[in-house]
Amino acid sequence: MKLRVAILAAPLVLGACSSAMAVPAGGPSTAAVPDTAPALVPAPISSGTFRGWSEGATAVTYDTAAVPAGATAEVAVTDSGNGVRVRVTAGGLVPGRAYGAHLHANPCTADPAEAGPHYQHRVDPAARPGKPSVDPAYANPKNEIWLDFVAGADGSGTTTSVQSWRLDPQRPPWSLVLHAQHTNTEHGEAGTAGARLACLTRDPIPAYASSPGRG
Ligand SMILES: [Cu+2]
Repeated sequence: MKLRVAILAAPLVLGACSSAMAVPAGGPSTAAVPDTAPALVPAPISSGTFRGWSEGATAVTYDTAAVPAGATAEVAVTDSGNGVRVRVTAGGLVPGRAYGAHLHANPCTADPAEAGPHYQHRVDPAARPGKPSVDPAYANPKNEIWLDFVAGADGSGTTTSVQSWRLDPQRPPWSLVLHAQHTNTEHGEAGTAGARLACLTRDPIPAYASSPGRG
């Protein structure tokens, strides 16, 4: 914000001081505010084997009855041609159990809540830290990446979400969270899916960097 204010103020200062000072072509604003955000190159977010929390862990189970230690998940992000496609493949879960699942804003920590709210394409202006979006106009499977599934008889599950938009490279989702229930859609509860059972942190930012030839 401070940077933007400074940039906006600069031409005003120049104009006020001297009519002889021409603003160079392509002035300061174009240099400071690139309009060519790097294209989001599809890349696997991550894969991991769930364990109880330890420092640096990227696949954490908070409830070993529902997501046993040794269960696995992989998140693959690819381009559908018109938007993003996210596929989850999981294994070692409780056979026949229903799981809610979404991409969340923050990495996993020892505290399930710290994975933050759901990634949203259009961010709900009413959402606040600790008070996530529950408005179905925003908390819905077309504006968030919902990946609910039921584990098969062998404890495996797979699910895909296809969207007509791409992930924002400035604030890409950081984690997959598995929940205790399928996701609610009613007003005031939309997007909620019960307790957070497990969390998988995606690979670091470089996986999202521009990478010609891999698209
Ligand atoms: Cu979630």
